[in-house]
Amino acid sequence: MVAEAKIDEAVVEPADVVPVVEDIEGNEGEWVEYHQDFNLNRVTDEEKRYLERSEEYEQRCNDMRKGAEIHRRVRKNVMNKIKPGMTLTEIVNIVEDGTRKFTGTDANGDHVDRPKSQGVAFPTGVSLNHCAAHFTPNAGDKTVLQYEDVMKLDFGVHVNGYIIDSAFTVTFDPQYDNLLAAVKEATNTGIKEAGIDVRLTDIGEAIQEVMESYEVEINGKTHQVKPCRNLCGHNIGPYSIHGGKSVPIVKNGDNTKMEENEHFAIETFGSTGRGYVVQEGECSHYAKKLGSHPTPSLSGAKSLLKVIDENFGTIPFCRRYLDRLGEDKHLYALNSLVKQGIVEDYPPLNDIKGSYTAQFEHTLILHPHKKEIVSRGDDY
Ligand SMILES: [Co+2]
Repeated sequence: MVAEAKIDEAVVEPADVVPVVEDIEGNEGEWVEYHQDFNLNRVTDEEKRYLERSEEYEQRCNDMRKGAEIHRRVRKNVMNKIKPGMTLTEIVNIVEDGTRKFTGTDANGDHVDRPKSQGVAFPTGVSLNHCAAHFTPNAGDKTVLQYEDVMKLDFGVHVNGYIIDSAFTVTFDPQYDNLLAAVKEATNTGIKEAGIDVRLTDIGEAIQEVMESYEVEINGKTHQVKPCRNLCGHNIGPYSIHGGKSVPIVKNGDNTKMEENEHFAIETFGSTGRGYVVQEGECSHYAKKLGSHPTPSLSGAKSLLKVIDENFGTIPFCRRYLDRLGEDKHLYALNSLVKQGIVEDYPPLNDIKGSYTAQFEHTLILHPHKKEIVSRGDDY
């Protein structure tokens, strides 16, 4: 999910996958030196701090590595299967069923013994073309993926509330290649610039410069690739996809700094449109807000909130996840929870019609001595 500013050829079927969750061990991600620091003498201090890390910190890192390993396996599987002609519902089902298999969640979407302990971390985004983010099909959606589409596949896995948020863009038509190259390099630039004490605006500036250096020709018209300036990466807290800091993809003057041991999703969006998104269209994504809230005024809303608390807590969900829990007549109660400020809605985020947007995203940890790009794979 996004913050608003405000292979080998064998297809791994989810069914072939080791069903016992505890068997999946996440490898470490890609380790990267902080290039901002040229003083080699100080390295030992930070390394020592990392080596003396607490058990709790180690557990958190291992949970994230496991989530990332599941993410890599699920995306490898879905990448092998996606073809024009599939419905978006078929695609999200492959992702979500795969994640549930790996995380040991049962048919009702939750871990049998340890509710909410691990699983799908937020609705699977399958946003097309000018829609940059926060689209997943609701029940009855018949949208079919076309050869000409540019699809952002944004999905998440969490283990004990530690979320891996990672996304890539799927296209079939080679005329979009430069758009994807621009965004991939922009995201990798954000990852390269991230570091302890680095100001967020400086990361945004570096991303913007790289993104805008690309042009793409689509249907005979040349566009400079623009960052979607009101979309941002974000830090991530336990069971909380948006931890309060936003990583801009343009220079925005935010002098807030990244801090040691923080956990960030670095994501960038490039567009052939105006580079600015608005909330538009039918909503599918929701999340219960953190902190205290009023008592629901409707009895239907009260019972729906109980279902949300039991199954998701503050982890984002979509309307399909309520349907599969047997709550298929939820809309009135859900709207009421949104109106009362208990649940937040996240409608689709669109650039102008006819434009194309692309996204790449990774999750990283800022260890004291090095950063670890936890969700890195050999695919992106
Ligand atoms: Co994100």
